[in-house]
Amino acid sequence: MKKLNVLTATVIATVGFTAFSANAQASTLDTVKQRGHVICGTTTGFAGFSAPDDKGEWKGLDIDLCKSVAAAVFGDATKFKTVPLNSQQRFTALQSGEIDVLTRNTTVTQQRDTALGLQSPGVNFYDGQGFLVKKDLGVKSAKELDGATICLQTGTSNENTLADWARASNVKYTPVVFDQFNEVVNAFASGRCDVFSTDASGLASIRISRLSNPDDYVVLPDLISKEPLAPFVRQGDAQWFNIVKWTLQAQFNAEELGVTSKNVDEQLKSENPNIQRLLGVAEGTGKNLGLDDKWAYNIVKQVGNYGESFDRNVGKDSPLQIPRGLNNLWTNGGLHYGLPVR
Ligand SMILES: N[C@@H](CCC(=O)N[C@@H](CS)C(=O)NCC(=O)O)C(=O)O
Repeated sequence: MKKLNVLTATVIATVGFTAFSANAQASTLDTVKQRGHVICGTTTGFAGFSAPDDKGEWKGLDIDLCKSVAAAVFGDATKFKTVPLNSQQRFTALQSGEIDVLTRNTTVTQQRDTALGLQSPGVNFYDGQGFLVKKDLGVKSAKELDGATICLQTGTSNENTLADWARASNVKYTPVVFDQFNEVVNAFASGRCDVFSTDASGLASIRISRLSNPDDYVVLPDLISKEPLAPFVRQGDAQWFNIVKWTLQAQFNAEELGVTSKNVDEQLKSENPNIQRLLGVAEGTGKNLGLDDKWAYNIVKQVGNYGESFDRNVGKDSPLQIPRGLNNLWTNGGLHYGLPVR
């Protein structure tokens, strides 16, 4: 009898606790649906990844991920808003609930993925830290940077990575750091430092979009770290984590299967069961995410597959001209591998 009571008490306590946690923390999906749009944390303006165009519309690879989440949730990729954040502000904005998802060139590290109460649902751009220098310095490799002044932005992983690398490589340098992206760019452009160091994708973007004579500058071939750039969500909401995770997976799967924004309607008639499942023609996968079965169809139709987004924003059809490299599909020698949507 006593044993039974203890058991009953435990069951009641567990059920009670679960109910309490669910109430205490409203689901992000419900909040987003009630509000009518998803709020994504972005950079303050980083061409190719997240930046407003001349009409003030936010564009980029990371914006496409944000739009894809909106397409998956609302069936309408325009139902999103951006909150521009510098490197230091980004994690607090997510922790406090100001944004629903951080879609902004953020490197996954063990610390960020655990101790900050945040979690990354998957990598959307594999990168590495590099160096941008003026050509007339005549520097050909990072090892020649001894004695240089190096511009960096505060609150990035780039500060520590550079310090580690310099120590190990016996390179002495003077860091010049600023909180705001514009300040770092202006300092570099005006010659206050010899070198700008951040993710190579960032350097390609700065060179093309922020310097008046891009041809006077070169990104050195050396990469000194791994920078897997990824979206982040808060820990403790598995459904929302899964929505962002599978949004990204839908983009990869669509590319693997040859489904594009142009041919997606024809592909609805495909006999391939993987395409049928992805597009919600057969055996819908939406309910597992709390979404409509057309969630992935809407992503591809309105935003495109990963390759389309890459080419348009940062790749061959963009001013940045970043090669696919590690960001190709695994079938083409890259690292992106769509997990089965089934
Ligand atoms: N991937 C690195 C660096 C990301 C980062 O914040 N880079 C700076 C470039 S120096 C940036 O994007 N700044 C844009 C902004 O603050 O709006 C990280 O996660 O710490």
